[in-house]
Amino acid sequence: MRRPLGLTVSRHILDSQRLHPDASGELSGLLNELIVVCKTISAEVNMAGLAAIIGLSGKKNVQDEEVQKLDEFAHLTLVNRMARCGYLCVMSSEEEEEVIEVEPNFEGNYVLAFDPLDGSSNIDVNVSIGSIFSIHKRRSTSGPGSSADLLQPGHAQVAAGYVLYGSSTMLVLTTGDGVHGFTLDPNVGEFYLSHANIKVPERSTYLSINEGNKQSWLPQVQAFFEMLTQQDEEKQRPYSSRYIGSLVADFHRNLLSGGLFAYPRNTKDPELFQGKLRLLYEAAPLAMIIEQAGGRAITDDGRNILDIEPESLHQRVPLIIGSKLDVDDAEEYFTR
Ligand code: AHM
Ligand code: MG
Repeated sequence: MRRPLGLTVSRHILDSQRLHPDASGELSGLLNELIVVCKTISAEVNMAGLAAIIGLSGKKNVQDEEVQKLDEFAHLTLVNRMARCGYLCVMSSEEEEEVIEVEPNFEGNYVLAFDPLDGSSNIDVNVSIGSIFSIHKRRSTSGPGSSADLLQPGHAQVAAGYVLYGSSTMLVLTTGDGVHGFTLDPNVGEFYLSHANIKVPERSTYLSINEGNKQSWLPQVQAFFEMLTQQDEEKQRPYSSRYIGSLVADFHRNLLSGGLFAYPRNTKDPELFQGKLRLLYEAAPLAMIIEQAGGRAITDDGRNILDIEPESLHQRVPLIIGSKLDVDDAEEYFTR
């Protein structure tokens, strides 16, 4: 007998919509459009090595076609499709300084912020990368949206997710009723539910941090991470180090296996004084996912990431995120 096919992500989204009888179906439509884009990016990422287009923006590939850098490709694919999807009123991308308007007469009720391809320094070396997205309802009532629609705190997100382009392509999504993971079957072109209701282990023994920067962290941050590397058998310390340098990959590993990811502020580098990662399309969506999975996300001075009122589109934020009890311990050190 043939095995029954798994639950597709589209089916899952429709089923979730049924739980909200008042839903207009717009969010479902928006997510489905976004998923099509991510499948397109996934196909391109998988071809990167073969087509010899890695990092060769402005050059020609083996078919003598003009090629784009993958991050540029991901950005344009997202913008071009989502600007006409009819569900958005404005967008923001890591790759674009200003807000991105949607096509006139295609305005909808949602706003989208995204990092089209995070971890781009890892593209050339065939290490996992990912796309991250955050969705809010618009604040304005009609017409084209503006930055005011995008500058909303993380706790007001209606959906958040990422797609990891790894050994397989995986979509991790929350619409506020838990976190679910879907793996792409590239032969069928469908994401199937593979990880239902993901919960992050409450306590971990793994640490993901760029230790090369440790002399530049705040003293209390240095003290906390120093403590995690000290011998303490009862507490299962020292923690083991796991750092890829690709946020989606590091986060995903910790989400499934437990772990603490941190990118604290760098007190000696003015550009990184507020941390490196961006609030709107990196920290806030991952914070929504981790909270839905039972974990936590804070800054290196103990603020909840989801409570921060954004002031600008590309605002950076120090990010400490992962297993709940590890973040609780970090908070205790940071707020002493
Ligand atoms: P990017 O948006 O330019 O790709 O930078 C973000 C990346 C994250 O994926 C990763 O967590 C971090 O930068 C790594 O930074 P570092 O190399 O300083 O450790
Ligand atoms: Mg990024």
